Amino acid sequence: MAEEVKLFKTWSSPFPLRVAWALQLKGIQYESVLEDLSNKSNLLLQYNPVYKKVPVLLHNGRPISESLIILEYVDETWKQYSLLPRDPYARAMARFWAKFGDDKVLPSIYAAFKSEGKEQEAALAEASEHLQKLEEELKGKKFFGGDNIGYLDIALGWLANLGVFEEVSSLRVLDVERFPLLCAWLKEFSDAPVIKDCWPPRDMLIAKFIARHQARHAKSSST
Ligand SMILES: N[C@@H](CCC(=O)N[C@@H](CS)C(=O)NCC(=O)O)C(=O)O
Repeated sequence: MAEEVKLFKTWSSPFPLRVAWALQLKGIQYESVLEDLSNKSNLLLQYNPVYKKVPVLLHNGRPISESLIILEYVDETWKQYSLLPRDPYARAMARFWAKFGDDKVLPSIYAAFKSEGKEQEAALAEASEHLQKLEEELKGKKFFGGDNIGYLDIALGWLANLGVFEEVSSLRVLDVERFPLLCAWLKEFSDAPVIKDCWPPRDMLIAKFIARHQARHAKSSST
C-alpha cells in the first residue's frame, strides 16, 4: 500500500520549507496541503492542537509538528541521504546551531527589519554578532553539513530569504565583505536544484513583503 505523506504548509512560510527540502532530498513523494493562517483548517487544529502552526507532517495518519523535530523524524524514517551526521558529537553540534538559528539569529534579524532608528541599529548589531558565529562554523566547509546539504543547512535555509527582505527594506544584513563564507554558502545552497524547486516565486514574496513593509510604515507614522 502506498504511504500517506502530507505536508501542511502555506505558500510562503519558511518553516514548512525545511520539511519540503528534506523530503525532496530524500526523494519522498508527498502531498502539499495549503493552509490559510488567517483561517486555519479544522485538520490543522486537530493535528497540531498545541501550537496550531504549520508545518505539520502527516505520515500514515500520524501527525508530527515543529519543523526541526519533523526533520529528525524524516531522517530516521527514510534512511536514504542522511541529513544529520553519524557522529554523536557532530549531531549534537548540528542541533545546537539549528536551535541557535531559531532562538537567536532569527529573532534578531526579524527585529532589525521591523524596527527603526536606534532600536534598529541595536538589533542589527546583535544580528551581526550572531551571524559572525555562523560564519566561523562554515570555515573550511562548503555546506554546514560538509560537502553536502544536511540538517543544519536546511535549518538555516530561511537565511536565503534575506535577499528579498533586503530588497524591500534597503537594509543590509548579510554584507559580503563581512560574511564572505555565509554569502558563498547562501548562493551554493539556493542554487542547488532540490532547494530551488521548492522555493516560493520571488516576485510573489517581494509583493508580500512590500505590502507588509508598507503596512508597518503606515502604522508607525500614524502613531
Ligand atoms: N517553531 C515552529 C514555528 C512554526 C511557525 O512559526 N509557523 C508559522 C508560519 S511560518 C505559523 O504557522 N504561524 C501561525 C500562527 O502563529 O498562528 C516550527 O519550527 O515549526
